[in-house]
Order: sequence, then C-alpha cells, then structure tokens
Amino acid sequence: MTATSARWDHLLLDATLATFANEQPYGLLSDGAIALHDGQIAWIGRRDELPADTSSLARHVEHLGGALITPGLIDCHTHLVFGGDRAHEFDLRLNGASYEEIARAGGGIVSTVNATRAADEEALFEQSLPRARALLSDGVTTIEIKSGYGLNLESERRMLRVARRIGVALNITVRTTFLGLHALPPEYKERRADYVTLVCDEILPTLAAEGLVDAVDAFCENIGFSREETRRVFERATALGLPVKLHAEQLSDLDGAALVAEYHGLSADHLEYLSESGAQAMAAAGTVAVLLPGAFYALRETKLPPIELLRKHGVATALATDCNPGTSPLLSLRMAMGMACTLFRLTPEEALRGATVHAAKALGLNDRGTLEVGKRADLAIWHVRHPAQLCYWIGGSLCRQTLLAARTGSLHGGKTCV
Ligand code: DI6
Ligand code: FE
Repeated sequence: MTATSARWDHLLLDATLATFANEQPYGLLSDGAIALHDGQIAWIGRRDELPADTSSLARHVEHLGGALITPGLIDCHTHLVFGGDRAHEFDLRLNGASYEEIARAGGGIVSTVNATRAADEEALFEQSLPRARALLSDGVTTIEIKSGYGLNLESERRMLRVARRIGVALNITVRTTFLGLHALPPEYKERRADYVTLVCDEILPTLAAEGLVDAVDAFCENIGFSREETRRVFERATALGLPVKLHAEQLSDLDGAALVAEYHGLSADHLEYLSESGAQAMAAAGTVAVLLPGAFYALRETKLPPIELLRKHGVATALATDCNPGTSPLLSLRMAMGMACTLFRLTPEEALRGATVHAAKALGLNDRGTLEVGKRADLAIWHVRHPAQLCYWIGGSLCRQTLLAARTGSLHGGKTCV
C-alpha cells in the first residue's frame, strides 16, 4: 500500500446497494456508500452517515449517480473448460433426435471428450478463457469449473490445470470440481466397474494430492452413473476430506438428492424430477438446490423443477449457467436469472439471491455473496438502478464494471463493459 493518510482504498458514493443483509427486499439500501480496503468491504451505510467532505476518506472516491451495486455474481456450476463445440448436435436435435439418442449413438459428452483429449493445455486454455470472460462481462466474479471431459488421469488433470489458470489470468476465484463420473469413456465400455475403480483409486486421489480438486461431483442418471457407483466416489471423496455435490434428478428420479444429502453435500443440481422426500433430505442436511434453467431451455424440457417444494421445505436455492457444449451453451448468468423467473416462476429477488448468497453457499464460500463489512470486495456495478431489472432485460450490456478483490488483497476495477 502506498503511503497515504486515507482510511480506505476506494469509496463509492451515490449508489443503490443490494446488500442481502437487511430486512428490505434485496437488502436494498438507497443513497448508499461502500468503502473497500485491502480487498474487503471496510464500511457500508447511508451516504449521510459520512462527512460531507469525503475527499480525504479514500484514495479513490467515485460518485455513481444512483447506479446499482450488487455482490459480484457467482456461477456455481459450469463445465466451461472443453475442446470443440457441439453446434452440429443442435441441428440434430432440431431435426428430432433426443439428447439421449445422440449420447447413445456415441455423440454427446463422448464427442466432447474426444475433442478435449485432442487439445493440449495451451489450446484448451485459449478456447476456454473467452467463455470465462463472457461470464465476467455480465457481472460474474466467482466461477466453479468442473472436469469431466477428460476421463483419464492426464486429460482430467489438464482440464483442472486450465481451470486454475483461468482464475489466475482473470484475477477471480475459480473453484474446481472433479467430475470423473460424468460419462463412461469409450475404452471402458464393457468395464464399468473398472472405470469407477480407476476414478476412485487412482485419478481422484492423485489429482487431490496435486491440489487440483476443491469438490467432487458425479452425473447420477440412467445415461450416467448409478447410485451405487456414485456412492463409491462419494466415499472416496469423504475419505480425502473433499466436499461432494451431485447432478441429480435431471432426466429421471434416482433419488440422488437424498444420496448427496446423506453425505452433507454442498449442492444437488438440476432437480427437475426431485421428489418431496428428496427436498426434505436436502433441507435437513443444508444441501443447496442449484437450478440450471439453461439446460432446461436448450433441451426443451417440460418438467419443471418443484419450486414450491423447495420453498415449502426452506431449501436454499441457487442458480447457475451449467455452461457446457451439449445441454447449456449459456454464457450469461444474468440470462439464467431471467430464465429462472420466466420459466420457473422464481421472483427476481429469489433469482438474484440464487446467484449471490445461495451460490456462495453452494460452493462452501462464506466470505462473499452479500455486501457486508468483512466480506470480499467482489462487486458488480450496473447501468440500472433497481435489481429486478437484472432479470427483466433479456440480453444487453447492463454491467458497467466489476470490481475484483485480487489475490494480493489490492483492489482494481476491471472495466468489463460500457
Ligand atoms: N448434465 C449436463 O447437463 C451436462 N453434464 C451433465 O452431467 C451436459 C454435458 C454435455 O452434454 O456435454
Ligand atoms: Fe452440469
């Protein structure tokens, strides 16, 4: 820090703050001010609680003209590191083929596995970085990225290394999730149990020891992995001290939500086919529901996730893009929020809470997701003045700027869109 008598690094004045930290809808605070220091929120309150002359309070003082500030958005479920794309399958689906048919015919996830294995680390990084940048340009400051298109030690490692590099390159937090049980690799076609053993006994422990894994996920589905197979990888994750989460109840009800809740998992994701007992188990375990309206939309799914059940049982509900080349080529979390309102009937407040407070919970991060003193200074500043507008507008460049609490603790603003 440079020698200065100023108390804070940054002071933002004349802001409308969606704090999620008081009794108002969105925790709204108008005529607000927020001070940032050493990468954290140092002060927050009403403008008139500060002296009239603020010039000596901070090294940088900015007047926002009433603009909205929210916590930086958190995309808690993405598969954004992958090789190639699957635009041709989009065509096939439009001509009547189903996602399951394409998968069973050797397309789907396996075709992305082939493209990902063929890409070296540099190529994978170059292809994936723009997707992360796109999310940032719409207000995201924390991203979860899964492996699962490598399906062998070397390629899963490459994916996770690229994920970590994206975090460093963009000065954001990237949480990595190991998704070895995403699809059966073609070379194990007749040897399912052997592949699960390889994942549990070799790939996961090796990558965990290399510090590349923050959490463990699986695709528990008829076209993915069974409850018993999922349980095997959860047992290993637990033994390694890693939290678990699950792709559950996306295409059918395998009672995956109750399984991940049994392991006190961070989240159960998708959940269109969630049962009431599954919702109850999640509520009891504090497992977050992560809704993924991009996949619902792109697959033209008609079965809605049971929002009323989630509300009734008080399950914390988050939203994410599920950014992936097959079922959700979605590059805007704000768009996912709008879809969650229009398609799932979430309120705009539930949607924004789902992309901040509850998304932080889904990643096990308690240092962000609200605007409160001591929280990480990851903020999004918007061109609009009311948070409902973030869900209401479809498309457009609403994000004026994101502020990132970089790893050094110093703070810089990355102007992401104008
Ligand atoms: N569920 C999904 O929606 C993605 N993975 C998963 O387990 C789809 C991934 C893909 O089709 O490439
Ligand atoms: Fe997914």
